[in-house]
Amino acid sequence: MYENQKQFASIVSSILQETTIADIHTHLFPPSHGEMLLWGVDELLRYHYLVAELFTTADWDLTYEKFWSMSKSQQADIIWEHLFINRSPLSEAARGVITTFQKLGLDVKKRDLSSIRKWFSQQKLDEYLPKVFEIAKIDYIIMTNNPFDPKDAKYWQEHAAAPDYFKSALRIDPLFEDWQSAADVMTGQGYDVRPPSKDTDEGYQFDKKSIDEIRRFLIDWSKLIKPVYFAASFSPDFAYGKDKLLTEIIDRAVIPAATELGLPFALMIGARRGVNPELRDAGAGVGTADLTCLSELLRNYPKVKFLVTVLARTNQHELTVLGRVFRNLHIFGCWWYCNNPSIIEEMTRQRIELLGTSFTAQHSDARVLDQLIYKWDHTREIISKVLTDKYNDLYKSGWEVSREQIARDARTILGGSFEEFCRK
Ligand code: HDL
Ligand code: ZN
Repeated sequence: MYENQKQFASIVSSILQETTIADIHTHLFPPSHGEMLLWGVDELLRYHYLVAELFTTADWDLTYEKFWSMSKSQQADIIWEHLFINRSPLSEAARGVITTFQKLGLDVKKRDLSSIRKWFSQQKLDEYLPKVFEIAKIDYIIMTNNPFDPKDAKYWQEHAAAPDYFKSALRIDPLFEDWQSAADVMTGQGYDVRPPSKDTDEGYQFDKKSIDEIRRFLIDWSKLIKPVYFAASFSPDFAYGKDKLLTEIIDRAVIPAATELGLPFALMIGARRGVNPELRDAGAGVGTADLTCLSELLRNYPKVKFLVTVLARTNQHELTVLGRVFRNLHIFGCWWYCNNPSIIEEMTRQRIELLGTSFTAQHSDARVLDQLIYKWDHTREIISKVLTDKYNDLYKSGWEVSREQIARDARTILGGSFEEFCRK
């Protein structure tokens, strides 16, 4: 198999193409969530990554207000014109739209948005959704379900059913980033939660009843949506052990609930929200976090499972080393601003060299259903390139792998290692 390098590379690539994937972090919703499930050409084009890119080139007379007041198709038109017609769609998010059209069998050479729109208008979601999962070869996705979001909460309270290949995750950012709004939602749902009081010079403290009620809220929501894990994102200023309020919520509510339910806690660290608030979701920045706070959390709870991804490239090596040092830590994905070929390749090489296959190489973070197609096509290409090199390095030391072992290793870093970690 190794004699001919080109042939070996194409064997590994075809195995990756056939490897099915567990996509462990997305922002997709089941069809029962109605308009919350985004799909189709206009949603693809108005992805917040492309909105940010639009404003890097648009004339200043295109104000944010003007853009946000446009219809979805007007927004899509202006993004198509600026980023696909006036310039080559070279960015990862722009190229992704083209890859998706191509994999769907559309003629991208014509660059004819109206005929592409016509094709999408003829798709029926109940046939299109399984088609996208088949093209992208996805076993299942894990959603981001926010009980503090009235729309998301309402769908779960009314339906609570999703196809089994839409698994849930309980997303609890508001507990940490906007305590007052979180408390209002919890009290609105019948939990007797009072805002923390500043009764010590060390900072805020919850009364015991409120902390117990926060824990009950997490348990009750978990019984309803049956999450695979709890999740929260944190700014680069994440300061477990120093930030008293954050530490107390984690120590006295999240960890006890995760322990009672046997669920992992996923931390996504490094997003600085609202750096440019005019851009809404697209306006977040990135910052390097102090991962010694993460080490303290991992040390404090050796029997709790933690899933972690970080946003800053500058944090990746340190996180990968922590993945070696703490058996209760599973690192995953090339998150958001790291989800670009140059950084995915660097991160995947670093992770394989330090962790073998004990990590999850990628998650799509898809917000639009059809993005699954390009996000996984692009990732498979990079992973097959890295694995080919690593198998060749092994071969130089006399160790040959079979096609079955390549397929096993590929699925391991594309969901298998995660599933094994969650079973511990
Ligand atoms: O916090 C998160 O889960 C992030 O992934 C944000 O949703 C971000 O806006 C995003 O879509 N990144 O890809
Ligand atoms: Zn996300």
